[in-house]
Amino acid sequence: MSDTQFEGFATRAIHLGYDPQQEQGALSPPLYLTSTYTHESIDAFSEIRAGTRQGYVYGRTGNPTQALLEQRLASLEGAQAGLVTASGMAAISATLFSLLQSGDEIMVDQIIYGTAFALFAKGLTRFGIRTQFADFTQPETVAAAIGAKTKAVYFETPANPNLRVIDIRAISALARSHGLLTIVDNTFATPVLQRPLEQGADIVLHSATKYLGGHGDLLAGAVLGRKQHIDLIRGEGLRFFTGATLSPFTAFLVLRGLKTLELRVARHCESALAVAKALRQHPAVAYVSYPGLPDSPGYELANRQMSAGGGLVAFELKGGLAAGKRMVAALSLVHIAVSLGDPETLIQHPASMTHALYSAQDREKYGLSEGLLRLSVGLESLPDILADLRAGLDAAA
Ligand code: 4LM
Repeated sequence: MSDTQFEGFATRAIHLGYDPQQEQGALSPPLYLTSTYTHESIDAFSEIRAGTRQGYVYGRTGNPTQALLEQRLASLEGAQAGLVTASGMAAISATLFSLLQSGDEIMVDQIIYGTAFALFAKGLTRFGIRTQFADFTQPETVAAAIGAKTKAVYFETPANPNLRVIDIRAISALARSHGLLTIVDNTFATPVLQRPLEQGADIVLHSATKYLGGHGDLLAGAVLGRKQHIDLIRGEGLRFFTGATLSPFTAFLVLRGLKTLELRVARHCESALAVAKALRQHPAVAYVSYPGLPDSPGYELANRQMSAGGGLVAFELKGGLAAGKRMVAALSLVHIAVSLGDPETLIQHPASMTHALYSAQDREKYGLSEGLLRLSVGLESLPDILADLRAGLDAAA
């Protein structure tokens, strides 16, 4: 099948880059379990390494099963090239280690996944790279903080855990006008709902552990962007900084997940909107943050840059954390767990779980409420999800 024959997102997620007739007619792409590759001569090896000949040299930097996944993810995000890694954190660290060096600065939105925050706040400083945190919902504060050493801007949208929405076009345009790279973590939206590269970003990151894998049974990451950046991140960040290669078997599972991505995300969004509305109507709830809810603060922007609100809902109860704990304890279908994008509905308390690596002072400074709860709405029957949440809220009231 020609790769340009079909334009549809789901068709590309299912078929792109694979012709069964080249592989014994096997409908499902083969899983190449090999750590190394053999060569007809030393010169042939050197040519592959130099990029003048097609082929693979060693499993840390490439494998045909991974390559198919990279090709499909690049297509879905509208990127020239892609790289997959052993986890989302591996994708982030391989990218930063490749693009930054001692003396550089990076501007980062103040609300991001807690472990990524720790990498910026505690990890990179050890290597002489300074992070400036800013409120990216106010592009003018970002502009004011850009300095001579700033090399890149970095954010998530919707952001983990409170789902604030950042204007990709505005921040990317601002970054470009200062010669900076824009790096966007698109884990929460997925390319089904939002494609940051089409809106001006330079590099897109993913924790493929979440919606892309989609079944709560693997860890994986991805970096998508221009070939020049991806080659650099593969050649340095992956090859000698992290060595955090995705196993071919896991690449195979993510390829399988991608086949139903569009379907699953549509269902996650539909159910999350219904959950957001139900939560907002319950007397025990103080507020709901969901980008697809018309009176949520990020709604207008989300409506412009996303095609639906996503599968996560953040909220706080009027009784704060104490009421939240009572609610969560009364749930039976919904599990208490970090992670997201799985078929199972999950709830977690960011201040003590995903964002415990922010200090209490940082959470207060950056507006991360101690009472906030985050729901990843799953693929179960909606009436069951709603009934369980209602029972929890009634117990909390
Ligand atoms: C969680 N998140 O929130 P790996 N980028 C974003 C994320 O939410 C995460 C990562 C990267 C959660 C994990 C426990 C926006 C992770 C990191 O976990 O390394 O694949 O991705 O619940």
